[in-house]
Amino acid sequence: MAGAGSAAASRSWLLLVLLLLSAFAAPAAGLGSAKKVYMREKVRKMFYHAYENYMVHAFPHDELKPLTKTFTDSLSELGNLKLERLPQNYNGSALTLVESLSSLVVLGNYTEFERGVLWLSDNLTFDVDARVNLFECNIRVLGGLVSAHILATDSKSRLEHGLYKNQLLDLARDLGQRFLPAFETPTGLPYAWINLKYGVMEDETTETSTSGCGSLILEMGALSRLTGDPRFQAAALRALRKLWSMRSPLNLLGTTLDVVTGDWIEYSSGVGAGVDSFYEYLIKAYILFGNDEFWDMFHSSYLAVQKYFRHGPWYHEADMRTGKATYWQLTSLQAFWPGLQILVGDIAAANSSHREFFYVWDKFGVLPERYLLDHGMLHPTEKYYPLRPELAESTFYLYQATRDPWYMEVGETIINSLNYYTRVDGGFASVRDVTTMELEDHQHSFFLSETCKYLYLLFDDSFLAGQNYVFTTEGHPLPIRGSWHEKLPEAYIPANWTSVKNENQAIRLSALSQQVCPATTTGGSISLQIESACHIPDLHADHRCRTDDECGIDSTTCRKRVCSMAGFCGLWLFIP
Ligand code: DMJ
Repeated sequence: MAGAGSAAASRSWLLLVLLLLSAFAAPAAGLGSAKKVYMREKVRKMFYHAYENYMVHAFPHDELKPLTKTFTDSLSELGNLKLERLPQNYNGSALTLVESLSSLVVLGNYTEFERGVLWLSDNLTFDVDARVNLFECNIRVLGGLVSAHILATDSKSRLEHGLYKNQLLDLARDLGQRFLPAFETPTGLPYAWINLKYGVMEDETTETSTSGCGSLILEMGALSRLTGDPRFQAAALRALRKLWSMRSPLNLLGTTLDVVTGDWIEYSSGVGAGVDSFYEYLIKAYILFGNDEFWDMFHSSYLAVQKYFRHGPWYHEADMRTGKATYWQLTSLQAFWPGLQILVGDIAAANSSHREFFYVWDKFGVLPERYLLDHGMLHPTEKYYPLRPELAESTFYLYQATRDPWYMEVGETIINSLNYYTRVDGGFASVRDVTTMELEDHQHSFFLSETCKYLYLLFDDSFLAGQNYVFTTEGHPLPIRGSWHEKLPEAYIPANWTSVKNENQAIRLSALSQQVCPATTTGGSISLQIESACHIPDLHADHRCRTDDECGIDSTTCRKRVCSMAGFCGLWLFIP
């Protein structure tokens, strides 16, 4: 699909993505609304239990230690497995608060959002002698600030006039500038570590990961668009292009590399640790910025993953040079992959892979970090579950795409496990060993930015009404704006919305439905309705089915709906 046919294919693919995202605000069938409200409130309580304990026992330090009700200034420890070169005088950056801001808006708590924004505006500084991991600091802090800035200026959650004067954007710009020295390498690939005050340290390691170089474009691209300073996007894009140029003839990448020589260190890779968000950012960058270059990279690498890593519903690792399988293991981080497949429209593959991850969750009560598929056993030293979000994230995407209530049941199981095994008096604790459920004294900030957010959105997606978002790999929403697109997709151009006469109506309708389906208008000018000419309702009003024949034609896409494994009519979309 790359090359000449690429733009057209990309466009029709984009329409599918828009469909999926615009379907977000559609009403759900199935699970009773009382039950949905009950589950939503259960997640809300989880979020506040984690948040309030952080605010009482840890704020303004980075993360909460829920068992001892103390704190850890962990920003400098993230990704630092050997805990090297730790700072002496670093007292935290209120990391968990930064990570919680967008979730507060998703939960509709604008008062607490405002309080957090104003505190950070007055107190946060990055002029600290702390060596941090560029990737972690980018997805958690820069992403948290950029997203919160957009939400603070958004019409729905806008802060009171006069209170907010772009302070979070100023902080984000300052942080972005502190990142830039990391990119000053012969290859343009960034160092994995940067000292926020002093830049790249002497004798700094030149080893980094594929994710570390290839998962910066959303946050840094958004920062460039918001500030008008092109340097952030340019640095991230140069690194991404260099990384892509290092692919093998099979279109595969390795997991670790040297930023000075541009040589691969670890040739084996999969869709989990060290590579995961590289794939994620290619497709999301395409959705957010509309540049065919991202799509072409994504499409080639997605096909290579399906060809060399996929084994039925599982994804093993392979050597980038030969495509031969190396490690057969399921890792907790891989569980984001079905969610990514939803964005592609590859719902059948997403569904089957998601079921396997859920099977393992159900078997242990949570998802272990590493499960050896070839031995059918846990990895001897990676038996932990640090409250990771990936399975909840994929469940959310699958529910949005299929409206199959089974995914809500999955969400319920996840919520019950989290409350049963990990909730303690002082917050939510990580699991050290899934065989004993022994706990560890750490509440990771992504529990608030991602795990709780995706579980909440599963039962209440009102945040998504009227606006399409891309969620960063850390769960921070960035709105999809036509003005951010290098080339405006046709679906965004109002002049192309031939059936829509009324501007308010146009805003509420998906641009996609105007492009794909033959539509008719009915009613007077006040109650103007757009009806899809192709719509055939499902046989049963509750959308239950036994065979495909009992399913109708989807009103938005004009595609035949099919009967899901759980017995509900839904859409199965594929790359055209
Ligand atoms: C998060 O920090 C991000 O999702 C990242 O991409 C990898 N996974 C962790 C949470 O598991």
